[in-house]
Amino acid sequence: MKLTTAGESHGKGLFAILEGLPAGLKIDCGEIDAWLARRQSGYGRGARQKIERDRAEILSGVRNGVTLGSPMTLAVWNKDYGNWERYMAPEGCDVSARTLTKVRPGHADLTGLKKYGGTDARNILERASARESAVRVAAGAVCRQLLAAIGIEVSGYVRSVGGVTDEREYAFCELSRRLPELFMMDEGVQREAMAFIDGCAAAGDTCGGVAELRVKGVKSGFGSCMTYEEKLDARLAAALMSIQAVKGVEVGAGFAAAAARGSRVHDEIFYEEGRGFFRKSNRAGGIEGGMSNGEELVLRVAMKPIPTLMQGLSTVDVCTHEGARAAAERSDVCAILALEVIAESAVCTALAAEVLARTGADNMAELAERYGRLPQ
Ligand code: EPS
Repeated sequence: MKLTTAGESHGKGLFAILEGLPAGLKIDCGEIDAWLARRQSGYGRGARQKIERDRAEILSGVRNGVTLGSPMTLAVWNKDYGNWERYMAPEGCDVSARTLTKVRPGHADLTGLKKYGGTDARNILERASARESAVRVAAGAVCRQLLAAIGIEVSGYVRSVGGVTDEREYAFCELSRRLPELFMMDEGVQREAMAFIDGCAAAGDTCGGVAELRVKGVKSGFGSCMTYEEKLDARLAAALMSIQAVKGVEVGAGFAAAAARGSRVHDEIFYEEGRGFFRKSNRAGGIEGGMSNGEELVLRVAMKPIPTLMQGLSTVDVCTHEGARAAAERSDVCAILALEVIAESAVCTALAAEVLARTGADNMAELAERYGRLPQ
């Protein structure tokens, strides 16, 4: 299965084509829209989310609520296009207005201009913008429905905002009570995180954070220890690193494992009649030798602060070469809740691709039967 996305932040809309979905998957459109709404929510989001009411329109691949096995096209139309048509239309628009030449440090603006040419970073930022993630979330919601049909569940929560961190560990079943404002688990920590965001907003600044993702129900043997590009951790890390503003990914104990002794890191193996092999810990994050080992998958994603700052960092105008403050019309102060939703979606899409590649299923009955036969 392959996902391709297209679309610009202030263009007509954002589009996704999911190729290789099996036939017979029941699609719940309300669920897709619910994930889109979650992506738009969260404390610290900017003014753009007050304009948009993201909804997915299915343009192909589904008949009467069921996939056909043909490429599925999803569209998320940009309401803001109404305000931008005269600067963004594919033909006959005014490209001399709404130019961006005071390139933003941390954004794709300057490097994109060097690579693609020109002096108007609008041509770069329109695609580099995290607005693209809306349609990835729509596609991820479809993949989540496929995974749910074979008992795989993806969840997560926000562990830190700026330097405010929740150090507790949570069981998968507890994650359903994550708090709506920031998807944090602890009210006290979340209150502190919200105050941190308020401080950033007052200073015209931004902040990032860390989300933890968990996956239940993945059987052993996904990925490979034989060919390195097929390693499951490499595939999941690539899916997560492809999200705008992500600067780091950890699997299981991650970077902390490097500071501990092996005897405190590796998950010892036990066996009981009827239960089979089991572990009492999961510091490997469910992946050993590049393969799922049947335990829960545990991944952490670090998001840098969004690079559009209302205070504007020092930069250079690419036309005049004079010093300037970087461009800013509006900004998200913190989009960590959105990142959590996008990261879950990326994991859903990457895992659906793995499941379909391993089972080779063309329809959902085949998928259920073949997945069911795999070892735990
Ligand atoms: C986003 C829409 C964008 C930004 C944000 C994500 O809207 P606009 O550029 O019109 O304000 O709010 O994009 C960025 C963080 C970025 O760096 O470009 C969205 O829908 O998620």
